[in-house]
Amino acid sequence: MITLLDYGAGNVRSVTNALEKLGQKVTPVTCAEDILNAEKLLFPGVGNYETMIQILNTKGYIEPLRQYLAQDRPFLGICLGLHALFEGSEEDDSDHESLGVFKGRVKRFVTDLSVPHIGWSGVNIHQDSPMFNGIESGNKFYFVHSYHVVPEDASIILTTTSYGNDFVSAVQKGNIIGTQFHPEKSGPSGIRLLENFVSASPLTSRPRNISRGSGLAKRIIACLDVRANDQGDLVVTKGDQYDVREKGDVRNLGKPVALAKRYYEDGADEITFLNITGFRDFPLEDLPMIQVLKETSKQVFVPLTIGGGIRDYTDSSGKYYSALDVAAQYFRSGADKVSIGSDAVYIAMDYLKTGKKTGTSAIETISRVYGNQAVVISIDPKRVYVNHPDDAPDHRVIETRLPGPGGETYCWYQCTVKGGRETRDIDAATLALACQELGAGEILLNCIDRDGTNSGFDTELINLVRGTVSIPVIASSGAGCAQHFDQVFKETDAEAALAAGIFHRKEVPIQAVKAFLSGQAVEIRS
Ligand code: 1PR
Repeated sequence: MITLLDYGAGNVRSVTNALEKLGQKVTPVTCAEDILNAEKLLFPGVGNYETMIQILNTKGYIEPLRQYLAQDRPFLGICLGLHALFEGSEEDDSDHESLGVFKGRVKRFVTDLSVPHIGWSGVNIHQDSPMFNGIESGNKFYFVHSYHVVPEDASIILTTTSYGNDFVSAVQKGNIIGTQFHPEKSGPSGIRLLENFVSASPLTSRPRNISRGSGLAKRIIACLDVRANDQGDLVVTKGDQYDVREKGDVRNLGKPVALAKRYYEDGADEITFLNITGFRDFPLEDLPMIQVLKETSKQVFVPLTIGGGIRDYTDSSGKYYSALDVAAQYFRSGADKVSIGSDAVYIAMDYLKTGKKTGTSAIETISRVYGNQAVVISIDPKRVYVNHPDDAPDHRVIETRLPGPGGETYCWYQCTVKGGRETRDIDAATLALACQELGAGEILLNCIDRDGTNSGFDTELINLVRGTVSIPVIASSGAGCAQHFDQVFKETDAEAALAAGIFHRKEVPIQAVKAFLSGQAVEIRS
């Protein structure tokens, strides 16, 4: 039996689902005694360290946890659950009391690479540990974090991982283990690691010659645009330049849960659901979407992002819901990240107009509680051609290799809202930077001109935005063949590439994309 420490803001559903898949009974901690009575304690945490440690202090969990750990009883801390074992974190301005089981602190990445570190990276194994039974050293695990632990005692290092420099990605001392990566989101390798934690006893490790894993993989993401069709059924649909109707009907390309499962089994590194009518419907009334997420997270053990309708809302009875309430409901249902589209444009425009952060916007409130890595900004830009940069002095204009209809050799990328239905006077690069300043952790960069065209990604747009921000960028829209993924990774520094149509129409399976990339020396998770 596994006891799960749910402090309220971490995504415990995924861990619970993974453990239940392994046939385990999972009991949540409801009071301090539950910690002391646990047989095996698992502490998953995603998000913000300060929020987490504050809650542990308020609930009176610090002392019982210290007692449990002092007896060397089985413990697995994931991400923030690992951070909590140390003496404090740079992410905590108020320096709350931490567990301090291990000497050392949690520090922010100092690197030229994008921060957060999001994606699949290899681990270098430093100890022979039952935790890695049946796991080969080249296997990759899923990471999502801006901070990492720096232990004073090198003998507790279980694995290191390279991201710019090597950092400690797991520790073990006796039966106490912490991983920076998320086994519950790391596909078959992660499930195996959780199985090892559940079944091995004791978990004791010993030093070994370091076996080296590999670096960060480029992620391949399958995107499912979801909406109700005219009969009221929730379907996966797909547009051509955002027009999802064909002969008047909403295109129906399948059922969301079944398709997500198919893509997981075919090797997708992440699944994104976009509730494309979310701008006019209210997600918390749209319960099928919550149900889709719950069902998917029982069967799919890679990260899930959900977008559409993440904003403040007052329902017909006058009840007010903040964007944070909406996001919290999604996280509780199994989402790892939320993606904000239209609202991000309104928030960024207000911020740029006043020069002030209100602290109350969806981007700020959600990233404060769940961490920057949980907030993705979905940008839906369109090209606007001009003859000269002076024709659009307030926007980031580029010279383009693909001239406009009137032979114009310059363009800028105008942001849209409401699924491309309305434009706003802000360009994609400016929007991305403003959202990063407000706390966003990743950019999902669509391109309406390319969406559904199978003509390849707009690498000019991707280079413009990727060159402006220091958070990861997901290239999206236009993939028509495996070569297009190779092109986007060779010609830009995008960390991930997303596609919809070619996967839905079974034109190119995800495994075929990955096999092609591997042959072109692009690092992928196999
Ligand atoms: O504005 O916060 O409610 O979010 C709405 C979300 O729904 C946004 O992320 C927006 O991008 C998305 N959306 C709205 N309308 C549409 C539509 O298609 N009519 N879909 C839409 C956006 C774009 C991509 C697509 C890629 C790859 N879909 O997600 O999957 O372009 O397609 P391809 O590989 O087939 O070319 P809010």
